[in-house]
Amino acid sequence: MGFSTTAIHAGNEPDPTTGSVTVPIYQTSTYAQDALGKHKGYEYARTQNPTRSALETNIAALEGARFGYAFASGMSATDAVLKLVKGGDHVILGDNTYGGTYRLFSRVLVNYGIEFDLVDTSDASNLEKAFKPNTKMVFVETPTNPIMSVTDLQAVSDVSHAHGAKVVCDNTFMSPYLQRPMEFGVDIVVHSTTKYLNGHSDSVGGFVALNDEEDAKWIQFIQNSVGAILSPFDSFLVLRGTKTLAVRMEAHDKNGRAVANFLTEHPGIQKVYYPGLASHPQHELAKRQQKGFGGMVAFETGSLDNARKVLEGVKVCTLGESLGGVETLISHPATMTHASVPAEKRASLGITDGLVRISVGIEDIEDIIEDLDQALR
Ligand code: P1T
Repeated sequence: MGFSTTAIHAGNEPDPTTGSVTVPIYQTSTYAQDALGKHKGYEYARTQNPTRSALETNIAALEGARFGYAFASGMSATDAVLKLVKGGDHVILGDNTYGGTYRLFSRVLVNYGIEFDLVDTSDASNLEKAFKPNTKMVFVETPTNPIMSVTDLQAVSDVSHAHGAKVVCDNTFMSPYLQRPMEFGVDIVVHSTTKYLNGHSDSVGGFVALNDEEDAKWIQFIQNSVGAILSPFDSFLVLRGTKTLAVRMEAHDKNGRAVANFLTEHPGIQKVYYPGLASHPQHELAKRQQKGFGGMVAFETGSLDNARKVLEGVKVCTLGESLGGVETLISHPATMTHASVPAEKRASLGITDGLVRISVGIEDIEDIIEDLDQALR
């Protein structure tokens, strides 16, 4: 079945009690039981909820995964995945990830004895020497937030599996429409559904998709034991969002390319980070691994002052954190999404005070470009 057919139908069965074509919001905390020990498969809503189950079936299908679990945020999804490792284990983390992912490793997980090293996985040859006898997991984001560096998922999977480590890919920036990491050997995919999957900037959520049955049982056990579940209403919103994922991603991709080209030609801009540009160091890899380049673009304005003028000068674009919604959002990684990354680390990655990030929305492209043009002027 094609992607959009799956997006519209997987998990979206007509409701068994009424025939409702749209999966209802089962806004309940518990379920009446027929007799002691006899129930309809639903006991308590942290453990099971039909709206959440529908979404879990849906996104798992889109990623080509056997199992999927919806969480209260992207961070709680990542945290659940990290509960597949234990104190004393070592994890290789891509050196450029969302700042919150770095914060989870550096400020939280280290307190539980989980060791980690940062590696630039955009050059797969860096990976080999980073493995230790206790390395159990390799966690990458591709393209990365916000520098848009691309990692060869097949190469990383091959090396990691040879070392007995699981590979996790945060696929938030691409969505399963533009990239399906499991086709390249990745074991576990995580998402912030807050972004493209929901797509309308009105819900915070996360997702874990995977194939291994034992690992899936553990993720489900963690979901129930820790309880960072996605609510029925948010599950409904994301389930509605994924129905239009394909058309939205096509539009984000088209507008993203146009904005990147516009910025490249702008004399005031020193550098544009977008895998769709022929000048991007992993452009060929991105063409092979991704179905498009998406709507995330970053660019260097040269100074905090210049960045501020752009960020505060826009009228159609909105200054704010987050991404992946229908509206264009513009942000300042150094002080917003990546403030928790140490200044030296930010500098070495290129997350300067002059760097501006745009989540290009699906408004009319002329309006986005005209807005950026007047702000840059
Ligand atoms: O915000 P939350 O739903 O918890 O998702 C965290 C997260 C995980 N992975 C990636 C790649 C992300 O970009 C994020 C969240 N990012 C932003 C809020 C941002 O503006 O970049």
